[in-house]
Amino acid sequence: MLLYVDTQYTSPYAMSVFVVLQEKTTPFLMETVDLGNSENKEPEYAATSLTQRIPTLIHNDFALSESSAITEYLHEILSGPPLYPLEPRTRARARQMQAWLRSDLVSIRQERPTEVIFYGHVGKPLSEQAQADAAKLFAVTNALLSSESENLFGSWCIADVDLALMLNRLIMHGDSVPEHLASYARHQWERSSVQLWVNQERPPL
Ligand SMILES: N[C@@H](CCC(=O)N[C@@H](CS)C(=O)NCC(=O)O)C(=O)O
Repeated sequence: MLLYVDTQYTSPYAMSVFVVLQEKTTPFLMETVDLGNSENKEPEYAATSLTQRIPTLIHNDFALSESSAITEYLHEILSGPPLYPLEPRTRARARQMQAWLRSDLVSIRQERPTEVIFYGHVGKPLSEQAQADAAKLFAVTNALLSSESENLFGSWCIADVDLALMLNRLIMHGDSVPEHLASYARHQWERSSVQLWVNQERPPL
């Protein structure tokens, strides 16, 4: 397998697929695409990825982009620990979280880009809209995360990593986050598969 990721290793979507491949202990190669130089728009890559985005996974003669489509594909074809809950409604809930984290909370994503997490970038205080997004993030997490659990759905799943990354946009910037949610995010961040991504050697921005 071959995984295309961004040159700075800051894409939360590339990270999600990378973590899954690590969790499955699947051997894979990784190549970087320089988005700043529009390498993703070069004809060969564009034709391969279909959407001109990273991450893109190549599996033999099959290429796929869109991170949650990739992780669902890997869940179906690879043996090893499950990436999603097995019970259909809980699995649907995990997919709902992944879709929501990729489509909502725009102000948090804009004002606390992942450079905050991986490069120590410092931004301005959160706008009112970002504060409203943060309140929504906390409410959704509180609704799903029971106080005695370290994971959203009992056992670990890939949505835990996606959620921890969203919380870490705030936590690692020093924005106010309820302690039990910060503790959940810290626990998720300690996973060795996550640490392998965190510790990638990054070029200067
Ligand atoms: N929903 C997509 C988002 C992927 C995405 O936005 N990738 C960005 C980098 S983080 C990208 O490739 N941007 C280049 C572009 O869209 O031209 C996923 O989950 O994979």
